[in-house]
Amino acid sequence: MSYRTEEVAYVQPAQPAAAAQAAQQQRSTAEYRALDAAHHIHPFSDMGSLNRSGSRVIVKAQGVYLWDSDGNKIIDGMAGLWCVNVGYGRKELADAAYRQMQELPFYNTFFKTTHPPVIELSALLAELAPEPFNHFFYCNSGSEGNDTVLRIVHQYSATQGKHSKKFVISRKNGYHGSTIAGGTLGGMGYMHEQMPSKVENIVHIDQPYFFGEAEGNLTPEEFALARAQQLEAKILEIGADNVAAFIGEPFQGAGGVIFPASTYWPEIQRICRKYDILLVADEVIGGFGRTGEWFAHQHFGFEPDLITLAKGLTSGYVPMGAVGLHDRVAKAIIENGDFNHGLTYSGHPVAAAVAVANLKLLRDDKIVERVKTDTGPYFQKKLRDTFANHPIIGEISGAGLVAGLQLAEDPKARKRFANGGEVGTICRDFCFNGNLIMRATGDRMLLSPPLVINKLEIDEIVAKAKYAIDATAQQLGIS
Ligand code: PXG
Repeated sequence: MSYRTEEVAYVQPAQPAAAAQAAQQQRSTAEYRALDAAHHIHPFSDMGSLNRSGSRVIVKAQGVYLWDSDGNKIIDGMAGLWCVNVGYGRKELADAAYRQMQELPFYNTFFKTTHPPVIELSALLAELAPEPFNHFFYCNSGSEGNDTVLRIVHQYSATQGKHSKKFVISRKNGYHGSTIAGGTLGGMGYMHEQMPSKVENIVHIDQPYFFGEAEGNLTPEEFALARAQQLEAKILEIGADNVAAFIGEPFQGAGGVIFPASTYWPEIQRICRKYDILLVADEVIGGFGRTGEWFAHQHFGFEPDLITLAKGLTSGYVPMGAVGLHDRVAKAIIENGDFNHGLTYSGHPVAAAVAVANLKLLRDDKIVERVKTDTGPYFQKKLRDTFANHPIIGEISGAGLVAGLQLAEDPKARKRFANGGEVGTICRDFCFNGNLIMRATGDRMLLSPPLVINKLEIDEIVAKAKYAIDATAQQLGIS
């Protein structure tokens, strides 16, 4: 997740500014950059070097395209930050927010009160989520969702009289957010280093990253099974009576779009059931259609006890997160007195109204179905046809409209570049200058476009990605 900015060679764009956009623009690019540098601290950034190179100022968006303050039209291969599932400029969502702000801009859900948008949203989520998920708790982000997960997990253990169940197991190179709990649950070393006071009783096992970490002649299935079995070893080491939950992203998003082989999740589920440990699927990226299923755990065929939701819940139009509780967990929480957790904006009416409009679009326009049967398979095939024998692509992972391309020095021998992150940055910069947003995680290039993307736009993304990856190979002297 490191956005090292010093290497970004930002090339002054050649395209003329779009007239419509210039009319809305209050200031010149130079003025925006100067004010941004003077007053704004960006997330996960080296501000000294970013201020020297200058940020790109994004001023508007429509469909799968962004425009910057110089009039460049950029294709968004990342749906913002993995969140703009219905694409930009959907009036239905703007109208829902406008209407709700006039009707009831805020009311809380603490004072034995509720309101129509949060009621409609909860009922709709219960309809769209798999059968055992009928109860939802709301917050403002994925990070807060995972904080909430910890609170529910511990409350659940208490209701079962299992007060010693304090530990939660997660994975190295997992990402679960940037609050203290989210950052501790995640397995990003560079985040842990900046957190002297982490949350207690959280431990990590290894990730199922076949290309980077499998040794010997293990097949992907054997490797994934071995990695899942680390969970059992860790539970036995800590003692099953001390372990409350395991949390993982069905596929790792920020960690590099790492898709475990089919053996992984069934084994994780078996182990969790065997030792009476709650299984949490962090669906913040995978939820709401990304893989072609409504939820990524459905793609991998397992049944979690809790699901963390955010991003695609509102397609990023307004902030909102949620936790879905399996009936057996919900029952325990509902029947056992106070649950001492909540946020001013839990179930915020405007966010809930936007979420309802967003989910209805995903459902009624059959956007998720299209990802599953049409655009998803097209995107995956196009990537594989284009990069299967590329001299620096070692693996193509993904399903639906999410993909990871592994850059490698020797793809057949599964040999990674010694300076992997630098190679990813080179490639990312070629994309950036070619007006494609493609994210680099170390030496993996990631794509996760809006789910409304059409085939022509997919062709454009893949062509631009090919240009950037070819240019990277050329710069490295590989052809
Ligand atoms: N869980 C997962 C799986 C995530 O991907 C969070 C929780 C936290 O959500 P909030 O809403 O608190 O950010 C995330 C967030 C990136 C990137 O560049 C990824 C995320 C956030 C910011 C940047 O890949 N994922």
